Amino acid sequence: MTRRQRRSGQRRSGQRRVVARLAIQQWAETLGITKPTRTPPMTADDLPHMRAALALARRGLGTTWPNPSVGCVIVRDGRVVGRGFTQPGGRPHAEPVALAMAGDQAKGATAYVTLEPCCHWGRSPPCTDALIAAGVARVVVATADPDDRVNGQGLDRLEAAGIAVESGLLEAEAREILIGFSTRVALGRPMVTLKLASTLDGRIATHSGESQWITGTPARRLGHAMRGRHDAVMVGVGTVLADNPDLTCRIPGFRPTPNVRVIADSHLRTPLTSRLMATAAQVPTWFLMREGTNLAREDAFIGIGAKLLKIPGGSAGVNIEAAMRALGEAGLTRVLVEGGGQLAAALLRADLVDRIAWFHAPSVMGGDGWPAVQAFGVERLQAMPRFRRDCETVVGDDMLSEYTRQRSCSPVS
Ligand code: AOF
Ligand code: ZN
Repeated sequence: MTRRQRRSGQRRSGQRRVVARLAIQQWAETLGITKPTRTPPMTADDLPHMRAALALARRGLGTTWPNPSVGCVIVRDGRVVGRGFTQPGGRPHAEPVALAMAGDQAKGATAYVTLEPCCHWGRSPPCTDALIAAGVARVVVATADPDDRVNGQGLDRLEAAGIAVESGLLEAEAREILIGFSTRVALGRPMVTLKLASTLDGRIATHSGESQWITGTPARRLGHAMRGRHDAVMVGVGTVLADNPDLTCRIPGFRPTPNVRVIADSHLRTPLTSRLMATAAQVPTWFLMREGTNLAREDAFIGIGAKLLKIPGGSAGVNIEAAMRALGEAGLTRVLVEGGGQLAAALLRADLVDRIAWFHAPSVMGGDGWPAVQAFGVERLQAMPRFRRDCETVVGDDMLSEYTRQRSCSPVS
């Protein structure tokens, strides 16, 4: 039995109870039964506060890497006295932000936190100690922290200090917010969302190279919002040469810091005159280049402000597994890949795509257009990566379909 299993076993059998009745209520709500009949009044009051904490956590998505985005709400006598979420760069954590707002009112209050409070001395002091020092009486947590330095010990510490602790409220929602962080902890690489925008027959450019624009303005705006909730936007050098993109989130006020831009460019073919290079001093711009090539252009790239990550070579370009591991080592937890077709194929071949967000425009181009995903050698149907459809959304004239990879063993189960 692993330490983690032992801990979760202790948690189940100990005083701390997973809020099972609330799980039933969530299930009932999913089925459209909006007024569950057997909900104890005290725990029903907890739901809106945890929902508010989850909404706060979502606000930090894309900006807190390498740390997870966490939300915290502090409530005393039914009144919200403190609110906080993890700040850009990952610090301060959510709890000290909320505690600072609550001040003396935290005494005797309940803290709702989307992630188990940390109990280690990292680059900031333990949040457990801050909650204890503030005199918080009760802590309700949505999900445990998969970081080995915490993982159950944060809850133990709070309980040992006499605080009432409950865990498991709205856990599925919290895990969804945590998915980038937990993928990096479990697999050493970021969670990868592949975003594609194509015709109905999956084409992204005509054979003469025309590609702007296939989807409409609302879909492109939604694409910017997706950039806003990811740590980094990644493309292959072919897309840079074809489109000269900015790869930034251009919705005013959507995020406080720019997303990282990652370009898979094994031989540094990105033009020094491109938009990416023009803004590389202000917006983090990272190149995945093949190690051992020793190009004269390296100095120019570094001088402009780009970061070069040297990756072992692959069959074409860089080894994609090593590349994604390098991004994980650099701290990224959520990467949005926007193509082109070769990068999409390399990631799918290596089974590195966790989510797909596919915009389809109501148009047909035919087989001489460029495919959204290049060939990746599938011979048997069994070898295709399969995805579960999560939702479909009408976006202007276009349709967005979102999918999650079906794996026999999930990185975060
Ligand atoms: C919390 N609240 O808002 C976040 C937490 O390097 P440090 O000291 O900043 O610690 C990073 C770890 O803290 C990170 O790996 C994760 O386990 C936890 N993140 N914890 O109590 C927060 N962001
Ligand atoms: Zn903390």
